[in-house]
Amino acid sequence: MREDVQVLFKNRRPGETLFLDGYRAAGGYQALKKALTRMTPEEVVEEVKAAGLRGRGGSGFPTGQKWSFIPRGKPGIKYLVCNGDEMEPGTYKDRQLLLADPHQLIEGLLIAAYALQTEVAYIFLRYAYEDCARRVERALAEARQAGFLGDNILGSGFSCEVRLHRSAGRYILGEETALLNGLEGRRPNPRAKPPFPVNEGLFGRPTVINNVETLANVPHIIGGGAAWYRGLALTEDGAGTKIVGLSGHLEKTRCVELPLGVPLGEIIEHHGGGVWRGRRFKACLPGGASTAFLTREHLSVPMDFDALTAARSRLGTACITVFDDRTCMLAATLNLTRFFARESCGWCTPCRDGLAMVVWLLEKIEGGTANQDDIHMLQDQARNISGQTMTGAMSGPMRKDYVFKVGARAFCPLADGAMAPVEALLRLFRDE
Ligand code: L3W
Repeated sequence: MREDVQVLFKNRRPGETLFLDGYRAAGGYQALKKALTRMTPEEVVEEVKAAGLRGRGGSGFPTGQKWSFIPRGKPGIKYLVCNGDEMEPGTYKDRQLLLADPHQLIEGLLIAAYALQTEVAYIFLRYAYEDCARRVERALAEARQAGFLGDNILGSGFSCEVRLHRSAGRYILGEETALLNGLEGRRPNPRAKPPFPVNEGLFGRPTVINNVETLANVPHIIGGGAAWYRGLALTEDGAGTKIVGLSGHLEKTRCVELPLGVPLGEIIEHHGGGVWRGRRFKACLPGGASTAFLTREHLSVPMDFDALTAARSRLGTACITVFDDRTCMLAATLNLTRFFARESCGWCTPCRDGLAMVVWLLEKIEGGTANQDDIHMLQDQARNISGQTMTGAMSGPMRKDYVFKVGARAFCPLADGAMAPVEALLRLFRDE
């Protein structure tokens, strides 16, 4: 059992939220003080780079590298946005972080704002997270009152305002450019990339967008140092811990913090208590509904970015959904695809019409009226929507392999993500 390494969850107590007094007593805001008084903004960026922190929202992009893309020394406003629009089915990790320890996110956000020299930051929160919104509002008020937020923070000359914005309640808003449109009060269609938000983001200004868990790691990196942080992971290339969510057909469904790199099977067995009702493991989604299914042969794969990509899936949000041996994988995939089809913003044809077509084909197979042509059509739709997966090398110290799509027709990752379980269904469960 590896539950001894508690970093992000170190202040987590069942049913409780830690507010300012408790957070400070546990060493909170010391990292912000260190960054503001003993480090330059560039040194903070370099420390996060050296720590090897990768985005925890789904794509795993190196955080320090993203921060270093922000144009420096140019006049004009820049923004920092925290993506708290956690709507990926099966994913509830950011909610746990916010319920337990809202100041941890605020401290991370302020250190990031200092590193980027942004004076306005937004927390974009999922509509349904009313309970988190109340805690974040209270924590922001406490931080402002104590001089950690607002003008001239801790007498450093650096000022930053943080605003909470609640989403209108659609999955597409988790896509970073749709989120920016939503924040600007526009219809949340995704935007074309490039330009990337770091160059042209909110109101056309340079904007960094990071997930809640990503930012919550930052105070610990600044406090403990890059070398300590890297050493937390079990894999050689990994860094830090990961909040892992467990749901589905397990004895224990819960959220735990583990070093990056614990084998999938160990997490399911020890932390999830094994498959429920004495049944056998059939499959799982390792990191949310937009990741490909894994089967028994993958139980020894470490829960880390590169290992799961090599297994033709993704770490994603690391919130695992387990399916027992009585599950019909076709029905499970249909359920997921209906969600994605409903949540399509309708902007591009492959997503708007393609996902509806995939649902129709899966329903036909489920209803027993399909023939071989329908299977071929399903395969064809999946390829058309998501393109062909290629693995290539990307320069830079952190990311050796990069999975990219060739010929993808959909405008944003929603439809592409929706096809991950469908492609895995066709590859792994064709007999069903
Ligand atoms: C500058 C370049 N910036 C990439 C930035 C980019 C983004 C990040 C990752 O979503 C999965 C998807 C969904 N210059 C850059 C650059 N960036 N190249 O790096 O980019 P990318 O393209 O790898 O990923 P993506 O398209 O943003 C990939 C899932 O993430 N997703 C995430 C939702 C997250 C939340 C949340 O955090 N609460 O909801 C949304 O679509 O599964 O497969 O920042 O700008 N050359």
